Amino acid sequence: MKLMGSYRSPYVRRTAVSLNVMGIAYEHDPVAVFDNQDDVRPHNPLIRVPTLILDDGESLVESYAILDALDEMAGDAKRLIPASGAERRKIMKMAAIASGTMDKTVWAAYEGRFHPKEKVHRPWVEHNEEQALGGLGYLDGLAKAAGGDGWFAGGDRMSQADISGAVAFSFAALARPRLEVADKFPNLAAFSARCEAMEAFSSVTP
Ligand SMILES: N[C@@H](CCC(=O)N[C@@H](CS)C(=O)NCC(=O)O)C(=O)O
Repeated sequence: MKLMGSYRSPYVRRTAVSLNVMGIAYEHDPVAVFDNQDDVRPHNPLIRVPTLILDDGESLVESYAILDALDEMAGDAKRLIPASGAERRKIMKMAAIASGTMDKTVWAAYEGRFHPKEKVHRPWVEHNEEQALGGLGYLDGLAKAAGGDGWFAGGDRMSQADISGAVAFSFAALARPRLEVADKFPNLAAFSARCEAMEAFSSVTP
């Protein structure tokens, strides 16, 4: 299978880390989606990444849907979100807040990236930043409860909540340095540093 998109995208990166954690081999195409739209369009009409191309040519889009398909392929012993029940709902919610935090960080960054300086609407940037900070605060609480060597949902192994939470933090630190997220969220910063030191993360840095 081939994963399209740069690791600078938090959605691509959470997919790559998940593939690594599950031990699924893949090829990486670090296509820059804004500069190479024609490369992505045949596989994804939205021209977005991640796009995952399976060996038979079928393409999968949207990171949550890609991750769901990968969980099914990996099977019960390796899946990162349980298949059903209360534990699934719990981890889905945590991962959804992490991916929503990515959304809000991206939206705040896009406002400055794609508008001429005089057309950047500061209140909209600040609105999105405030929502991203809300998500990071929630994740910081999960990291605090997990302690120095635990996981967001409890249990003895990493779930999608941990992967997406750590990636959301690293992306916010990189994309919005003015928010000083490491100072504001020390528990999440420490949790993210612990994850980033693992091969599954350090082999797919932005
Ligand atoms: N909800 C989507 C978000 C994907 C997304 O926004 N990807 C960005 C890169 S970070 C992208 O492809 N942007 C190109 C565009 O929107 O034009 C997912 O989870 O996969």
